[in-house]
Order: sequence, then structure tokens, then C-alpha cells
Amino acid sequence: MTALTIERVDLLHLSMQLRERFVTSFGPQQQRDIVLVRLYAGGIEGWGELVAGREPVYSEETVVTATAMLRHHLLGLVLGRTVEDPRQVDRWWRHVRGNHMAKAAVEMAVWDVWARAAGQSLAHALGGSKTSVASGVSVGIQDDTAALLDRVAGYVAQGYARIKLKIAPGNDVGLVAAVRERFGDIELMVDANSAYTLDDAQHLAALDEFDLMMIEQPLEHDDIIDHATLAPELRTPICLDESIRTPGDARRAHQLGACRIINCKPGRMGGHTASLALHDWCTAAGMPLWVGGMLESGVGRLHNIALASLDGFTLPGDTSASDRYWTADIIAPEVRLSPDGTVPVPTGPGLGHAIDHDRIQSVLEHTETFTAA
Ligand code: OSB
Ligand code: MG
Repeated sequence: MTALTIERVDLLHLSMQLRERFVTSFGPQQQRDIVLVRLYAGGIEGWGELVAGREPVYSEETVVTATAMLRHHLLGLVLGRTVEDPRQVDRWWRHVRGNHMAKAAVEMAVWDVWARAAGQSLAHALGGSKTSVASGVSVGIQDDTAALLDRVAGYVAQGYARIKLKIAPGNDVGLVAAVRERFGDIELMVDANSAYTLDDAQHLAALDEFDLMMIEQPLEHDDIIDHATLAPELRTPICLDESIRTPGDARRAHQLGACRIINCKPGRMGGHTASLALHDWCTAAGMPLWVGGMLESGVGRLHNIALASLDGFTLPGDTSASDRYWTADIIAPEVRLSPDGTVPVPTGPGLGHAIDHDRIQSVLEHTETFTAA
């Protein structure tokens, strides 16, 4: 077994523009502050991505709080340590509460470096065996229904395996009806990002007639009790995203009947090791699971694709192609959608695609370097 000493961590602060504004019930977003982790161990480098947003709207973590956590609390726990198995990293900071996105950015870089050192693809190191993963696309709220139908038409033509519509009060049942009417029985789901309350149960039940695969996170970001109350009122299965931060959360949500499906985001879970534990629990419980996204650059996307290669990720993920997000992604080659609605799982060492340093340079704001004391 390879033993690697973690020598240095660089935080690369990038400013990237999404190709188009992404509107959710949180509001619009186009500019993304992305922090990449470049971690050196045993003379090899591995890459991770911080998925926190600029504003604390999806979760309480932001780029500012997460980088402060890394500087003041987390990097000191990894620099100079020797890693034989990336599963150890979680244990080094088990006394640090929360801050999953900050932790994941580093933990996932350790997985990448470790897989590269072992000459394995990250997917293989994680235990994945699929050679491609079914991929859907998440469509933001548009200015009007015509614009939404246009967007969806484009993605359906590209072959995406399912379409996810962002909804919010005033932008929900009518949109779903229009998309169903125009596109027939495509695989369709909605994501509310906590925009509703239990008072909306009757209103949400109006979605039942459209045979949606699921409704993602209709109620509060930190709730599983009200979701359990809502679930029997709906025929549409509830999927939880924001509410599931640990494998224990999944077990409790299942026990209460709060959800029938889970969206796994490795940033939200604290990294790959915690995501694998969630995966194993869901597999044993027969709970369908899929890999979500956080509008990542190619680095985070390749991590998500590697994770989605495990068999327990049974539903299409938000593992969309690079051109869904960026005019120019920072990996080479970019992630591309195959006509069958899948993206290939890379087979080269680690993330399996090269980092495009020229493109990083063109969006780089500044770099911080940390070394073992
Ligand atoms: O709720 O799944 C979400 C993006 C940012 C924050 C939260 C969410 C999303 C998405 C897009 O739905 C997923 C993606 O394609 O990366
Ligand atoms: Mg979501």
C-alpha cells in the first residue's frame, strides 16, 4: 500500500462566469468564485474543488467561511501527515463539527492524489465499475414559459437522460404542465430548494398528475419531520438534497418516511468517504440514490462522475457536460455528453483528464500556499 506524506496545499481562487444565469428559488447566479485545492503528496499532485457558493443560500457555508476554516482549522490537520488510505482523512478532523464543503475540498484531493499514486482511476479507487454514467440536466427558472420550453428542447435534443426543472411558488405547476405537454413522457423531475411549506401540500399534490420521477427538497433545508408529514400527501416521491448531510441523516429520514430517494453531493457530505458510506447504506436499504451537482468546474465534475460510477447510484445524476456550464472549462478534454445520455467514466489515473493550466491562468485571481510547518 502506498504511503504518501502531504507536503503542500495550494488554494487557487478563480472567478468563472457561467454561460448563462442560473435562477433557483434562492435567486440568480452567474459569476462563480471557485476555489481549487492542489494538494502535493509524495511528489504527486491531486485536485479538489470547494463547492460552497458566494452567498450562504444553499447551506451556511460560503467561499469566505470555508477558506477561513481551511486556513485556521483544517489544513493544519493534514499537512505533514502520512496517508495510507484516503479514508483516514475523515478521522483526522472528526472533532471538527460541520464545515463539510471545506473538508470535502481537501479530502477529495487526497483521493485523487492517492489514486494517481496507485496508478488507478479515481472511479476504480472508489469502487466504481460503470464505464459511463447516465446524466441529466438541471434547468433554472426562466423569464417565461416559452424560454423554458426552448431550453428544455435544446437539452432533450442533446440527449440528456432526464430533465430537472427548478420550481418556486408561482413557477411550478404551469411550467411542468407545459413541459409535459410539449415533450411527452421524457424523464422529468423538479427541485424546489426549500421554497414551500406544509401549507402548500394541496398545491404540490397538483404535480402528481404529471408522473414526475421525484420532487427534490420541497421543504426546509434542515427538516426531515415536515417532509415525513408531506410524503403521504403526495404520490410524487420526495428526494432529499439539503437535509441529508450524514449517512445517519439518511437512516433517520428513511425511518420517518421523509424521502424515497436521495441526492448525494460529496461536498455536502464532507467528501468521498462519507459519500461511500451513504452509498453503502442506501444500497442495503434499497434507497435509490444519485449524484447531484453544485455548478462545479471540470475538477468537481470529474469527482462527481467518478463517484457516480458506483452501482448504488441508480438514477441519472446532475453530471452534465462541461458546455452546460462553461464556454471554456478548465480540464482537457472537457466532459462531453454521449448521444445515449451518458458521460464516460475516465480510465486514466486519478481524475483521468488533464488540468488545463492556461485556462486556469485566465480566470485565476490569486493563489495561497500552505506547507507542513
Ligand atoms: O439544488 O441541486 C441543487 C446548483 C447549485 C446549488 C444547488 C443545486 C444546484 C443544481 C445544479 O441543481 C446542479 C448542477 O448541474 O451542477
Ligand atoms: Mg437540489
